[in-house]
Amino acid sequence: MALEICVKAAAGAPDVLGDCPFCQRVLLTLEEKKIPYKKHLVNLSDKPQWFLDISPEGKVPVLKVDDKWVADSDVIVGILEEKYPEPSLKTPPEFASVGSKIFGAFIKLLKSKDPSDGSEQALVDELKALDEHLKAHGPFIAGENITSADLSLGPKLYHLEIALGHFKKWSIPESPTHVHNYIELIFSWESFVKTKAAKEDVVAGWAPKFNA
Ligand SMILES: N[C@@H](CCC(=O)N[C@@H](CS)C(=O)NCC(=O)O)C(=O)O
Repeated sequence: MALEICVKAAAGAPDVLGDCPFCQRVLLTLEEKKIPYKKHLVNLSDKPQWFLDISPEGKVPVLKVDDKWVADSDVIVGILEEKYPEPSLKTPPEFASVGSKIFGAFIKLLKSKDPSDGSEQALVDELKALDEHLKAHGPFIAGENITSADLSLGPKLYHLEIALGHFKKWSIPESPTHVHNYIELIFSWESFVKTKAAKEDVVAGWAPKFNA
């Protein structure tokens, strides 16, 4: 039987998958594990009562497992790994936090109004650290196979590239070449292409943060 998952709908397009990196992470996990699922697209600007009943915090993704709705992509991915161990997407613990500071650094740079506040350098430093890691262990974070850390980081890099390119005319410097190769690999991965949001929806999703 197919699992049920609530994910973000695109703004103004209730039938189109929206721009939530946490939702994409769970969809990627379901796709990679070949678990059948049924998507419910939720309009987050006008949350229906049925959704608030199953997700009291009003957040997506939420997944129905064993007749219970579960929130938070970390928790959901953990449950999926336990219930559907094959193929394993476990990232070895020593690599699990690789790239985990990039998303926060990206949001700081996006919101920054002061070019000398160090937020650009902080992001470049995180990307360099990822580059060093990929150089030693790549092509994926844990080596030859895609694992959960890639499925978490990939959507975040997708948002980073689109939002900083659009709002700041900023792109990742050329030098972290392994990061560029990684981005190319992940963004063209079959399940990624199938589950990614449209660029214009990613831009629309970040506009309030940029303008705040
Ligand atoms: N820690 C949560 C974060 C989920 C999250 O922040 N989702 C956003 C969409 S990207 C959301 O539902 N926000 C509620 C809203 O916009 O009202 C996870 O990993 O699932």
